[in-house]
Amino acid sequence: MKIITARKKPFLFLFIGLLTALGLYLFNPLAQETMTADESERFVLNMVTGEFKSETESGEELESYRWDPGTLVIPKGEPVTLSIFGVNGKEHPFIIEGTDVTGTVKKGEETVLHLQFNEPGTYRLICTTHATIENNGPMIAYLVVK
Ligand SMILES: [Cu+2]
Repeated sequence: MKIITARKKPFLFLFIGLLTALGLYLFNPLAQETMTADESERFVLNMVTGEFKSETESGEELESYRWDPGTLVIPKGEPVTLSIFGVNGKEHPFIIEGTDVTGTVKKGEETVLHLQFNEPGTYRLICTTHATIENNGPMIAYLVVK
């Protein structure tokens, strides 16, 4: 009897130990904390939409919408968050050249993009409404991935 008891107990402890480990693995808030930390450790880039306005000597109005800042440096292969807040201009539909990324930034609203660039290079963020000088642009920002 003594021998059987001695043999059974280690298995019982092992079983309880495994259950405890599984429980901790599944329900330990630290595991979620890590996930939360990963999300918060994403590199966040912030932009706003701006506007330059002036008048020529003859009274002609000049206007240019802008992404501000106009150049962003983005680490290659890393998940990043790009937040764009609409300040000037009613709305700015945009594309990121060379990618499938499209969207719209509206006045008073934040547009959040989760991006990852795996190829180095300079990508142009272009507002399709204000892409050229003639259309109150050029509203183009340069996303430099390296
Ligand atoms: Cu625009």
